[in-house]
Amino acid sequence: MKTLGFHRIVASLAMAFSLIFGAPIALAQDASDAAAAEQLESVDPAEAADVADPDAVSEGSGAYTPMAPTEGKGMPVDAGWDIQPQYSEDGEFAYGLHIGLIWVMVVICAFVLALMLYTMFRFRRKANPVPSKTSHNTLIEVVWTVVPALILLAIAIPSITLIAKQYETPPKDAITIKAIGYQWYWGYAYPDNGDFEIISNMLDKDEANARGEPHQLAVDNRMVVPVGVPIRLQVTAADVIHSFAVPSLWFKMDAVPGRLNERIFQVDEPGVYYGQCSELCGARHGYMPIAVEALPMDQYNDWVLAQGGTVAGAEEEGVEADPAAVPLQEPESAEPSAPGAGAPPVEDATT
Ligand SMILES: [Cu+2]
Repeated sequence: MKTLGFHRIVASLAMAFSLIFGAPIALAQDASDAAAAEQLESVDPAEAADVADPDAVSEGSGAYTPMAPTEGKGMPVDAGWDIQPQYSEDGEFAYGLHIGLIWVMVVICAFVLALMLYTMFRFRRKANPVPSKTSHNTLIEVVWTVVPALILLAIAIPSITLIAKQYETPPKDAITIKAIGYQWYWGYAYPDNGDFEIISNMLDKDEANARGEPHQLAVDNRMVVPVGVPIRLQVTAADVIHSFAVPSLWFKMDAVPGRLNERIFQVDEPGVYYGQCSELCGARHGYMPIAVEALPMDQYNDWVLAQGGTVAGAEEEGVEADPAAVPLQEPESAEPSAPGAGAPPVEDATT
């Protein structure tokens, strides 16, 4: 009994010691973390956005003006704690599964808690001076093995369905769009629309505010997609591994150099949907956001033509793309000396 008391004293002293000396250490660490974050912030998120020369971007036919985002749609919200509202079929299905699973967990936890409380009360020492020696009950053992197995089986059905839906092969006539990760920005190529490529850099704080868009999510040139039709989205990278992720569209896929990852991508309704690179890819990993703008097919076609691209069937209708509208940007790394960076963009001597 005496040694137990001694142990308790030692344990309490150790706890007090760690509380007293642990707190200042933790505070100091917080401060240094904050300093580091500030330093990183001051590196130049704006510079990243300035890399692509805005003058080099195609003027277009004027048929396209970037859509204003809807507050809370396709973007994170302050103090949000749930998955972002979903705007794709897969996303809605997955969200339903997520909520369903939470209820399964609630029911199981409540049932187990109730059983435990009942057992604790019913078989407490006072009411049972002579404890029961029962050790086996075949029926109960079969039930508590079979029922959880059935629950798991029931969960597996929608779960495997979700995986299958996510990797459904896009239909043959699906429009192909390619997202390419660069250090540290995104490129969007449109092989079915004349194979032009859009270079997408983050806007700095002032520009984002001026456009009424969320800072560190807004970009100069968005990835524009048609709404309501299946898209074959191919994801790859030019230098290191990135990850193309848009939470509200239930899409996340690694962008691996030398590989073409592909998944069906479909947006239910027009809007602007934001995402971020989700694979640590270097110093400005946090400054290469994704902005997807979904437009009705005719407006998408107008946008394609404005970028100097081609639209299927356009020749018959006599619609011709403006060859002068081809973007002049070179999809090279934003940082000349960065590992994996290509040759710096060459200035056109004729201009
Ligand atoms: Cu990245």
